[in-house]
Amino acid sequence: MRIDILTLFPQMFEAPFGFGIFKRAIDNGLVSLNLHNIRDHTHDKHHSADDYPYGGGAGMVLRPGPIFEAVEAIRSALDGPGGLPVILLSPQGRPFSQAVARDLSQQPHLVFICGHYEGVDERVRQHLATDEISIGDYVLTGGEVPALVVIDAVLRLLPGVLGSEASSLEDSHAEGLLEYPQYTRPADFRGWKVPEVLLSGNHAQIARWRREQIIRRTLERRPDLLDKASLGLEDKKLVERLTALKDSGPTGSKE
Ligand code: JFH
Repeated sequence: MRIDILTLFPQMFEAPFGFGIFKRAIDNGLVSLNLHNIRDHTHDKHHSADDYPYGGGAGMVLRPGPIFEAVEAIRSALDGPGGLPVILLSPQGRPFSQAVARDLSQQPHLVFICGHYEGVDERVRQHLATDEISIGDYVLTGGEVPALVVIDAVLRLLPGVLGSEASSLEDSHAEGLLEYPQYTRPADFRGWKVPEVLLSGNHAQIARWRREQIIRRTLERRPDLLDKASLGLEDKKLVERLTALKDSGPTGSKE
């Protein structure tokens, strides 16, 4: 996969891509990363990438010209057909999710536009970006960290990027639900013991315990996820049992 990133701060990507799994993916030729400084596409004496907002207001807005030129320089160097995904990171984008990561991981080439200050000129959104993504409902200082989040989630889905030990494939059954608790040695840490079932060697029982943990934890913390998930008959019975328990607790048992 080829990734191009447009930013005023290319240094923000040097550490994340300079070691570990990302570096190995680049060194092995699975990913090619191209950083572009938006400022390199300015033509005025002061190399200004931003300007005051029309209509007034605080802060600065990234000018459209340098961003259009940076994307056009990438496009014109391609020999293939059009359809290049150009992703703008912003708080107004469509919500990022594992499903979006999976879709993006099917593309051979992705371009990310990282704004800064108060954002980018609206014409970038309307006439240059083909996609706009938000990583969540909070305001960051720019699109660099969101781009890293999206790229991280996408790259780990590419074949060969994770070591042979790890798998990016979620058990299709557990997809979209929270995880079961995990333990490693020691079996007794400061008196806190690993659940007996995990030491039993009874794999069927372990699988049942983990499934129950997944359902319990998701029901407790993220009931919204249960509505969307595909649950088996046993799962549904457990949800009903746990829901009934909660609704008829010690204080809720007046009738
Ligand atoms: C980004 C920033 C918006 C709100 C005008 C009136 C209100 C500051 C570029 C993505 C997610 C981001 C994100 C992505 C790109 C940029 C900072 C944005 C406002 C604007 C102030 C600049 C933030 N998921 N969170 N944050 N900013 N203002």
